[in-house]
Amino acid sequence: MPTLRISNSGSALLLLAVLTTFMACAPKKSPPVPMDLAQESIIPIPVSVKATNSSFELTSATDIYVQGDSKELLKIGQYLADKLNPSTGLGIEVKSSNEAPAVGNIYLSIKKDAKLGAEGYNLNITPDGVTLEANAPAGLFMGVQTIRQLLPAQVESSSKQEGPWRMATGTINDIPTYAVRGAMFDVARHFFSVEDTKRFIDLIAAYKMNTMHLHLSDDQGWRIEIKSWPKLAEHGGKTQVGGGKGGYYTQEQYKDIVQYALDRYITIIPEIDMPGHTNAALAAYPELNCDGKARELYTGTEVGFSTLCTKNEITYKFIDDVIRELAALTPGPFIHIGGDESHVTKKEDYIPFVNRVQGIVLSHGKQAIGWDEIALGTLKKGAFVQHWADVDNAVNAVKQGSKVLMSPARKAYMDMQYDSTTQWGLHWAAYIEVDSAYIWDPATLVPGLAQKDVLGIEAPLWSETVDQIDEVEYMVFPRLPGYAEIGWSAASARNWDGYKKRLGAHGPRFTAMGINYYPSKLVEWKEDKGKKLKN
Ligand code: TNX
Repeated sequence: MPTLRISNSGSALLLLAVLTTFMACAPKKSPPVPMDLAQESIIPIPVSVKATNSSFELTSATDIYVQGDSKELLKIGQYLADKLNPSTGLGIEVKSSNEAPAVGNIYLSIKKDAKLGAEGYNLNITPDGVTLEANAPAGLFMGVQTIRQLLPAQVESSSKQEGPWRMATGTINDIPTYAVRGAMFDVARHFFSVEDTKRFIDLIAAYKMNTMHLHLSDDQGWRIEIKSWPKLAEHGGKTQVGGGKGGYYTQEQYKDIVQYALDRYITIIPEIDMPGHTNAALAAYPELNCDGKARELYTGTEVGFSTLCTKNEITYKFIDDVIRELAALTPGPFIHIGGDESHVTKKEDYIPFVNRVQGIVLSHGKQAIGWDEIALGTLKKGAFVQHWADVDNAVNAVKQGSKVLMSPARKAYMDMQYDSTTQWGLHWAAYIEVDSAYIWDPATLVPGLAQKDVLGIEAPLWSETVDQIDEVEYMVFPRLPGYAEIGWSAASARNWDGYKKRLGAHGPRFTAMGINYYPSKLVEWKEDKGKKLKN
């Protein structure tokens, strides 16, 4: 027996040695050549994809040409080059040209075609090159996101990776279903830096979202400098949930965020929540309280206990000043006036308040958006209602001729836990696994609403339980690509079985982007997630 054992392990060792030598000498397996465009995992799923069963390869000779010398197009070209160069190391340059470039290049051009609207695009990939056409620059930007997804996942890495960098050939025609596709970031409950906010913008841009709602004030913090009422930020911004140091954006920093978003064809919707959710303002200025006494700063997570004094004129002077300053800093058409959970504001005070505040927003050249409760008032011209809880409010909004932005808490709240084991988040509305987040239709969820009544979809991330950007990422991914698809792709093109396969293929892409995502067991991830995750 002992001899046998020795000889056994001896032969095992020999086998191991042979195998190691063989593996070291064997040529490295190259990745399969992408040939079938129709099999690519594009999220959101495009309107039409036609495969021509060949491939195009980016090489060191590839450059990006943009039509004419439009600064805006050059910027989009540069955005693409900046995504491709760190990982591919190909040194792709951006050049202007009035005609389609020679073989081997990428060409971005505007071709007037009203059918494509502001954000649609046509992408044509042949073995000789890539042409992307759109009716407007935003469409080119959307098409660029598709190009990213057609290249191998490692293209998203910020460090040099091994190629080859090939994409399958064919044509894609694409246009969004809804005008607004967005996410909300609550920087009031916990404050997040400019850098974190830009990261959030980058991640939503990759999935063709075009709107970022910033929840800039709440009981726990006021996060935007208002020059005419400086203590709002200086005092009201001093803390956050749990008692941390809080913070706020200076107007310069806010402008920087707005521009960063604009460069990615994302509109910022700033929110000043009122008349409730205002403790931070009530702590900064005693005159905003009916009893004239400043409130203490608040670091808990209760809702519904605060209200501006709706009867005092100073309150409207305050709102007028805040909205004037915010409107001047915000190129987008919307100012969000909150209006939710004003449990300590009497209904007879609440209604005239929201009516008057809508007028203030209009007087500064903007359209008002508010949480669904504002439909209790009289909706003014151009006002939109954001549905989160009460279907009667949503229906009432439509009856008043308004459109609804869909953020139903039990489906679209990214602060809801995936299941009872999720480390962060809440579950008052529901546990929202990745399938539940995906399987619903904004056009049919609320009885009495039709697609024409829906402005779009927005997925909010409330931040009572998260204070680090990687925690935010964990709650946002992998649900966000699904929300992006619900907003972009037709309901008839969406189904969970198809989507979950495409989502699984985005796992390596999330990893290459450095996203800390929740590896839901409902999805077969195309990578080994065992190694990196924290939760
Ligand atoms: C409800 S949604 C709120 C927020 C909370 C959120 C937590 C809405 C309009 N109000 O104040 O942060 O729930 O999930």
